[in-house]
Amino acid sequence: MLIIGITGGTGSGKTTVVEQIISELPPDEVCVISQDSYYHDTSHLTLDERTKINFDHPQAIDFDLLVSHLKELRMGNSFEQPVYSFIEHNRTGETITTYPKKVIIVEGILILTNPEIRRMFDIKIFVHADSDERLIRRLKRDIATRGRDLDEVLTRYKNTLKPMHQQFIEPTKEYADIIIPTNKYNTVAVDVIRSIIHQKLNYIES
Ligand code: UZR
Ligand code: MG
Repeated sequence: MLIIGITGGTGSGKTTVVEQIISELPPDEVCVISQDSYYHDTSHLTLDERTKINFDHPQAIDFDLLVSHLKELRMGNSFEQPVYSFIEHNRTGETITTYPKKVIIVEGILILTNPEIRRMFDIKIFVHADSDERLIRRLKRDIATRGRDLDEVLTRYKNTLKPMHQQFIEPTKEYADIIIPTNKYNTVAVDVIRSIIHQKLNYIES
């Protein structure tokens, strides 16, 4: 089993990189776990209170649950991955049964901030894009798919996303084995990662 951590700031292109990496792997050999599924359960708060949560701080993440789930996978067990709603800012109460696979990809902005999780990764990848590129992508996505408006996104970016990025996310670049620049379409970096995966998997099999 190969556990790969993929991080980078909001809008850096993590999801695209993940899709490119898995597109040439057999679907039954890979599973993707998103940090978003591991925001703390906030059912005890009102929607208004939840909107004020700092989702870009490591404390917002239930790392204990993520660690325990990764341990289950390593033991060959399945687990129930919570489903998260960005509209409600909370877990939906539903879960997705996630099974152990040869390649496990964990993606999220804060996953390299936690030492225990860092130690569980065989490969650590940081996806880099300039902050203006990330803001543009974040604006488009939040307005199109997460029900936000221009003002809300910009205010949150300035007051929370940017300072949290500088304080917590950018410093984790230091832990990365590979940094992928995504300011333009990057196929070489993804090819390199794919061949590392193949190499390691063949090695595990033999
Ligand atoms: P990516 N996030 C939300 O917008 N709402 C939530 O309920 C939970 C998280 C955002 C979070 C972070 N910040 O910047 C982003 N806020 O999801 C991480 N606000 O996701 O890496 O895909 O951008
Ligand atoms: Mg994402």
